[in-house]
Amino acid sequence: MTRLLVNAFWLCHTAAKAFMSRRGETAMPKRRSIYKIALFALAFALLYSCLEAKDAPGLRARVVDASSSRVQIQWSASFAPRAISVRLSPEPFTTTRKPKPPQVLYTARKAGSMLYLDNLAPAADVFIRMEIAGDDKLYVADLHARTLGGPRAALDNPVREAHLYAPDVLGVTLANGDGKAWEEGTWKVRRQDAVTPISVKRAYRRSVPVGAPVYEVGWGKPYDNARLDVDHTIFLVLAEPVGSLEILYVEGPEGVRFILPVSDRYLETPVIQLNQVGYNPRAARRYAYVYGHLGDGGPLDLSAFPEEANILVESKNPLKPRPFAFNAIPLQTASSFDADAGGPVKQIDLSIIPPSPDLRFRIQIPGVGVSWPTAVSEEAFFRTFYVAARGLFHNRWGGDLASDYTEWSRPSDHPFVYTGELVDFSQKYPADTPKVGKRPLVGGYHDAGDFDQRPPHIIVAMLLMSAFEYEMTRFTDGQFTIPESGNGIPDLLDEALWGVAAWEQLQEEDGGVRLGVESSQHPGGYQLASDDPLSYWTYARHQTITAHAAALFAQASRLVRTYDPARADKLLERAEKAYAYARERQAPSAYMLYAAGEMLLLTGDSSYKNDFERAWESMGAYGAFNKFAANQAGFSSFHSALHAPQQAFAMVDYLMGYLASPYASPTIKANSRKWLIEMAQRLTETTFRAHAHKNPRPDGGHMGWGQGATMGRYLDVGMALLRLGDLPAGLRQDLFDAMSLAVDYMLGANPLGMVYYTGLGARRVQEPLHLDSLVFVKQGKGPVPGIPIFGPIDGEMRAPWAEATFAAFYPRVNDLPHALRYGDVRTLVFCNESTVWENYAPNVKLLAFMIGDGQMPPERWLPGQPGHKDPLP
Ligand SMILES: [Ca+2]
Repeated sequence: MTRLLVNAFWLCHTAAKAFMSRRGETAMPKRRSIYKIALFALAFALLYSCLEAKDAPGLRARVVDASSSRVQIQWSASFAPRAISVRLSPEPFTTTRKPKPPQVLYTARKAGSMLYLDNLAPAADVFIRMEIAGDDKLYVADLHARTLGGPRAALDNPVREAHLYAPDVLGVTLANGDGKAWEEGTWKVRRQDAVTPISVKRAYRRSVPVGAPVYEVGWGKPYDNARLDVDHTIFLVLAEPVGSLEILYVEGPEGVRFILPVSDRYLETPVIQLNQVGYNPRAARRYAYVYGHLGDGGPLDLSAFPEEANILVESKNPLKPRPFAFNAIPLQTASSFDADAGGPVKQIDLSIIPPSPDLRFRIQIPGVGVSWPTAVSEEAFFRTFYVAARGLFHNRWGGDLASDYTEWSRPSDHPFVYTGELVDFSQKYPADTPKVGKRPLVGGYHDAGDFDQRPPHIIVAMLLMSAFEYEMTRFTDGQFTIPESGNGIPDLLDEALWGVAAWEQLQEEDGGVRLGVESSQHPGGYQLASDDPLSYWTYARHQTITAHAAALFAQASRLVRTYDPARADKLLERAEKAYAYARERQAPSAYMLYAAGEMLLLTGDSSYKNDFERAWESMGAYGAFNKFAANQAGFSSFHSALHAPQQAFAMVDYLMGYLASPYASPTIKANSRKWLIEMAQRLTETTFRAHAHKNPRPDGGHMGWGQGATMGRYLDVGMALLRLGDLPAGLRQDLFDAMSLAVDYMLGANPLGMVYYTGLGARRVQEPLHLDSLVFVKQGKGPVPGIPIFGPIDGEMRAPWAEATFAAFYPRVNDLPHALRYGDVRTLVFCNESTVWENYAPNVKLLAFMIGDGQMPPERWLPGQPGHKDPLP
């Protein structure tokens, strides 16, 4: 309670400051004081909303169960009850809202001490008032229930959820069945008196596959990629608006029938897209977006939409009304036609919300509904970083996922590998490859849904160390709840060292480092990594990866020295040997930049300066910028460099060691800074203006393989500049805002309204193509949290295993707007897999650049605690 009081006053204070500064000195004094009064009223409203509900003495009633259509109430009375009446309302009975919300008498089914309320809509807040006469008095109990619903909820009937998409558009989502029949059948909607009809002018439909549940756990066990769960959303365009408060009686084909309490302060609407976990409070640019797509009805017309939105505060006690935090925020036009969304998009400026620890907000559009909950706080933002960083931990090769660290627990996997000499790492090994040179391997990460380790994985530790170097005080020991928590080393550095460890074990006596490990095939079934029966062999050593490894060893040696000098010494020795091996075999100049730069920074030896500058000049007039992967290097860059060194791209992190060295050439430093600033300015321009749902993906750029959902990769030059420091304040804040908007986009502020991660947010990925996860899904735990996925694609792709899934879309994928071409199904490899180096690590780096100083996970997030599995902060 005290904490809440502090929060409330903090909220008022900072909001008042924000408000005053926005209006400058010309603000009317009278208006200021009105605003202050409003803010203090908010503080009291918050307190009020937290008071505990009390039973009326003599009557005790509790909601003991809620399914998708039924609420079960257990009650007892200390008197002889006579008449019992039950009323339903879409809002708390204690609301002071005018006009008052409707209340309908409901004939509950009685059985002993139980009352059953049937035929309710799924995913709905229902407020219930029980009144029982007895002892010459009327006893009253108020109750709140939330029916089950939404993605993957267990359903009593085909209805999964119902929401307003506009004042006059009701969307009803039905699980499975015949989409066309749902769309073409008869739908009836009646108002609270159960008589007055609202006529349905027409119906539209969007059908989306939402799961391929038929697979057994175990090697070689059967699965069926053609048996799918499909959600059909039928959009009923009504002859008149429903209104802000209503109780609807809805009937549809196949006996569908439900009662939907409608309150625009409770019923959620997917037309508001926002960060579903938590906005970064230090970002000056924060938005929610308004956009909808009605399938074969095309984009939602926003021309007659309400012009203003409000912000509500979630009540800790659901029986108390949700107070308003801010009113009348205009819906601005973000785009009258956005190419990704295929329609008009509006935006709502949320920058007025001050940092508000412990509070959850919802955006409200009058007559339509509320958004999923959000927050604006350091802790909520840190939750995303914590879960995403632990996504790497969950994907460690040889990782011990003991129950002390995760409730997605399993034994450690793949303790050893064999030695092979294949060079082309796009190939797998023949099954009869001799099992020779058995060696331990504990380190590195599983590639994706499967387990091999590929050369580009080497950038994982680089990206983590780059973030660690930005501002080391942000990162603490114990921050990730991993086996190394408590060892005195910041956990981010521990995670990087786990990545480095694989390459240490893949280094041979001559200094050469092997390209990774691979098996003879993809895993043949759905099983935990610890049950994978396949054998794995190392690839051959090669100068490309050896140059990278030299750099990693040098960087890690420098960073770990304060904590563990012995390991630092060992890493230095490895770095020197790897460096000599790579240099002698003329590793690509792009990679030698990284190796020579880190060696120079570590040792100060001028031979490394000469090597760096020779490599720089050999790349052309602009040095590394002649062959520069501003958005991080791709697979083909690593692959073609095996035989054509000039095909290797440089990443910005390759340059950072050199640029930090006091011996760096002033010209190279000045030019690098100049070119990076130019690129960063384009990056912020793109982020702020290229798309209605703001994000850094280049205008018109591809979306495949994570390019439409993994945002970390686009911000590399911005993060490099932040590391270089000494930036104009405006550019520094712009870069931070671009990073924050990118995170918002990944966390639900995108046209699909989807969080492109497992384990985070209200609408999140549930069926990633990730083998551990697919086992845990069968165990009812849901997927491993912290897995980013590839996201939307450019169009349908040919693959036998995905054919049925593509066929289940209506409209077909290629007829949908670009940003909606996505399905949360394991068979859509192109949407729902991801790799540790293209998706996980770039995002962890991005988030690491944005967290506050020295944050630690609160107790409730730890394994065994209630918040551990909660997708909300
Ligand atoms: Ca640690």
